[in-house]
Amino acid sequence: MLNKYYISGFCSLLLLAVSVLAESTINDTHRWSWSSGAGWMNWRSSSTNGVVVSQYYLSGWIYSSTCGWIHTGDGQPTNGVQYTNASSEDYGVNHDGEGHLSGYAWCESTGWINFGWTNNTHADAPRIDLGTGDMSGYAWGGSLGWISLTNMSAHVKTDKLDVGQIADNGLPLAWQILMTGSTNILAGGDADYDGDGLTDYQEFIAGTHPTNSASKLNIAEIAILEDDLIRISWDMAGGRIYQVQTNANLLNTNGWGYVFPAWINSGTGGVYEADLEIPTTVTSLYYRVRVALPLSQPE
Ligand SMILES: [Ca+2]
Ligand SMILES: [Ca+2]
Repeated sequence: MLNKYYISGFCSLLLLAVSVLAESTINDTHRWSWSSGAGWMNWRSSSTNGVVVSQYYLSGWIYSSTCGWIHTGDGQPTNGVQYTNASSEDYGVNHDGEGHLSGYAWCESTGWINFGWTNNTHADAPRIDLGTGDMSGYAWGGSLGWISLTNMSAHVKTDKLDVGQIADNGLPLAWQILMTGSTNILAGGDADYDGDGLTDYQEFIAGTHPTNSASKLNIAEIAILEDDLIRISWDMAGGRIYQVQTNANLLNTNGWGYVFPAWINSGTGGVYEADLEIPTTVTSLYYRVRVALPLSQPE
């Protein structure tokens, strides 16, 4: 018989190292796409030249011995968030933060490679599984034909998501421009602009809005469905991963265990309902929900 439930939103703090010349995020082994015109295309020809997958865009180079260097972008979109692809000064492959790719790469010998699909949720549209980092789908390269990010013998995988450029206040540039329109509103550090208990940086991790106090990691419902079944539901932000943990004794800070063996990929977001069996071997149990950036699963 359970006599106590404790629910909290737990925001995982991660310090992410960022440099101007970011190291390629592409996996050493899984770095190959294919097209009939370009042959094998290497997304990580070296750690410094290879592709960097960031939260809102790609940067760096793909190499094909058939057609040469392919540029996915310079990592500095003019508007700070994504490439407009409206000029030769501001082009590249964009990422919507939820796994969908779009925009253009440039091949020096054959021209533009289009990652954009009218319907980016189409099964063949180019995307990243933010639970595993595996890419799939197709881009179109004109004379290169369809470029497959996965096939029978190889695929492209990113080991992590880079957060991209960091502003002077220590917060990711693209995220705060998306949220507030500038880099002058949020203070960063331990500041909590909207006073909801999460710092501005924690709101970045949680994917919540830093100027709206109603937007925060929040348990929406906890209910006993049956004697041995409990439901915990919460609002998920798009492009985040979540985990439910339990602990029989709050004084034991090492006692948190996973309810789910793997992290939950939120995709485009929405309410998640976790129906969990209540163990019969404990007299009390505490629950918490943890959130993190994709591909940065803390222990
Ligand atoms: Ca806040
Ligand atoms: Ca908020």
